[in-house]
Amino acid sequence: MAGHRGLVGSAVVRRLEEEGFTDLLLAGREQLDLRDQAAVDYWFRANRPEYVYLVAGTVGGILPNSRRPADFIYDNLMIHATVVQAAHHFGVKKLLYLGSSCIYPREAPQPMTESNLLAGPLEPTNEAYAIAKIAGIKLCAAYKKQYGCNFISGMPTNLYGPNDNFDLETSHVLPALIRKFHEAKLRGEKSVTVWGTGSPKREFMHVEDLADCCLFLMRNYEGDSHVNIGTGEDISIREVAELVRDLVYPEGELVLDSTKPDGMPRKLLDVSLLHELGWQHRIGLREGIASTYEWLQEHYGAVEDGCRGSVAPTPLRRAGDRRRSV
Ligand code: GFB
Repeated sequence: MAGHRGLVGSAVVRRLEEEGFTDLLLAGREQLDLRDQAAVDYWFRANRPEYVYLVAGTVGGILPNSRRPADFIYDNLMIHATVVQAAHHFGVKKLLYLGSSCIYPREAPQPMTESNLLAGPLEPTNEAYAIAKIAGIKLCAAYKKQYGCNFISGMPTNLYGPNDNFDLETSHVLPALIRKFHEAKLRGEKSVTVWGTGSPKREFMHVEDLADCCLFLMRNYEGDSHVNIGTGEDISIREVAELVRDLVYPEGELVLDSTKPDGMPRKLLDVSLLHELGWQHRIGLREGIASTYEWLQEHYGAVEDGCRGSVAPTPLRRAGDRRRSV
């Protein structure tokens, strides 16, 4: 498991543990720099993982993506390359790599099918990240073609849930809105700022559904194409802000800040392939936001102190811990 402290990795660990897997190999950032091929090789030689969930990376919302493109492209390119190479070199049985729905062209027809990849220019606010994520897909495909490696790729839509980044500058829209409405309620403030025009549309998936899907693909998919992972439904930013307001602080008022970027106008995934394979999401948006808000209330002290990715719902062991492999 590469990336076990983040939103996705911690959810996959919880899901694996629910399924009874106990020999999980978790590598923390402070012990293993995934951008360093020699260090990654050393770790693979010492630990010999059989199945790899490659869900690590430098991630963030629209602002850090547009302000720190060098970090987003370098870190992610390197992490994908070192882990995929080591997985090949040390004979990993299967690897699941996760990309992002931002790999598709800005003007892609909606909903976006797997075949829309590389069919046009990317959305500028996350081009660097998207290029790295596309490189990850192509890495897995190349190792599969040249060496016969069983490496597959999933492309999740915008995710949210427990253990997310709730920092107001660097987070994605849903954790930011949940925290903003919560803090407005605590402080007795009426207005809550929503970035952009409110008109872009996004598709949101709860991270527990994503984790379930990761195990499903690891067990059931060996195809050549990457697989879109989404709900097949989207909603405007204004509507999602109203939904959060209704659940968290019905007295709150939305104020749009049009100095902030909108990003991609729409990015709805076509999930026909995933449905044909036999998997569908279960958690509705209202229910998912309500449970994420409960999580935030329980962990608000840590979130306020700026902890991120370490406020796991279940305690995670440190690097080098061995639990039964998948
Ligand atoms: O979630 P988000 O940051 O990323 O923003 P993207 C989605 C939309 O919500 C944008 C608006 O139109 C934002 O302007 N928005 C409104 C807000 N209020 C807020 C707020 O308080 N915080 C944030 N963050 N947004 C990311 C990419 O794009 O999506 C990544 O940058 C990645 O590469 C990720 O692909 C899934 O959906 O625009």
